[in-house]
Amino acid sequence: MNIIEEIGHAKVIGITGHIRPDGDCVGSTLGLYNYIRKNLPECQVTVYLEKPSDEFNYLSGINEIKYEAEDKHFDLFVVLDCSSMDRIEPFMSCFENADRTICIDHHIAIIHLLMLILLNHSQVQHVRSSIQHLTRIKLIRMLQSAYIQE
Ligand SMILES: [Mn+2]
Repeated sequence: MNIIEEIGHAKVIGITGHIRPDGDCVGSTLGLYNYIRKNLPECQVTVYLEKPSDEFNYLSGINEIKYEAEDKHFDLFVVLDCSSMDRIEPFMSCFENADRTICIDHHIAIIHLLMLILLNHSQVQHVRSSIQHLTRIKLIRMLQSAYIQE
């Protein structure tokens, strides 16, 4: 998967991060937002987050963040700094209204969203339940190997 190509093919893009957004969440979502605004001016891009703390007011684009989900279709919806569905809950409807989704994250639960990449909406529900099963197996294996090493 080429993320730059995916972004380049989309005309309407949404971006979100986790609830109670902190520095890496606000910084990464606005970083991608500003990148798209600069390089793809014809693209309609929006950041959706809960209201960030005033300490981030110096960041470019901070005043354009939307605090509530919009009922519209997205060609692409990007989740940054988050890989748990319950932590993007305020904007879950946006995620579900997207043809394609991308998740870029550094948390251990990344498999939950990472495996939804390149799936269309009709596939998401099916895969979501499969992922939970796969994740459980993977975690059990990790725990087993940690136990054996000790
Ligand atoms: Mn964070």
